[in-house]
Amino acid sequence: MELSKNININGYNHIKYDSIKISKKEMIEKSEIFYEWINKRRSVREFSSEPIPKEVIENIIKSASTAPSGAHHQPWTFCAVSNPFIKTKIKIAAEIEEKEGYEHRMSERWKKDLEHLATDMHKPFLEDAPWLIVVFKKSYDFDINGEKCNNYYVNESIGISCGMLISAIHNAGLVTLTHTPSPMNFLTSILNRPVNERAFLLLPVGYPKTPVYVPDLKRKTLDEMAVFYE
Ligand code: IYR
Repeated sequence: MELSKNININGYNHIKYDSIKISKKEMIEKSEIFYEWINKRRSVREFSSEPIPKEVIENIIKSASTAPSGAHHQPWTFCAVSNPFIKTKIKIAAEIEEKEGYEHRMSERWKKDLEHLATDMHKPFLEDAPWLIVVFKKSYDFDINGEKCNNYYVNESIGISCGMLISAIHNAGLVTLTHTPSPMNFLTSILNRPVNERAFLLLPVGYPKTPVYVPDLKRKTLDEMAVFYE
């Protein structure tokens, strides 16, 4: 008798998952190669305006949406903006918040901590980059009857998804920056998002300007950031 590929748990269908099994040697090689590749990623603040095909952005967003999420509710909406008028609106509004931030909201200590990154209130990349991806988190949702329903571990879920988004951008040979103008309410109104969505992260996506310079940052060593209990 042939065994069924699917099983039923609590009345829900479960499908057989075939993970990819590789040798220990290949595992070590692949993990090293992945680390070397991801260690090349840098946040970039100056973008070329060279266009990027929409299909690439679609694939990047689809990759991000494979992230695990609380109760698999997928509490996110990705808004991809290439429309120059909307980008300009976003830049103007973001710079108003940033000006307020740099002049009044941020402490002297905070600004000192940012000096090595050479940031300021001007955000030309919001117009220069061919695409802006704005990630919205859905603190709650509506069911088909319009009733409110809960989402769970929303910050964790969306944080993981953004990490995967950034990796997908790097994988496509593109660069990004995790930009968080604060507060980000202006994005809800400019992009006309519903009440259950709050902007979480704004990522310009494109090629870097050439040449482009990034701060000479050092990453923590394994000893500085990991503890093994064997
Ligand atoms: N949002 C501001 C300030 C800023 C804050 C942190 I923390 C950074 O790592 C970088 C910038 C800005 O974008 O300039």
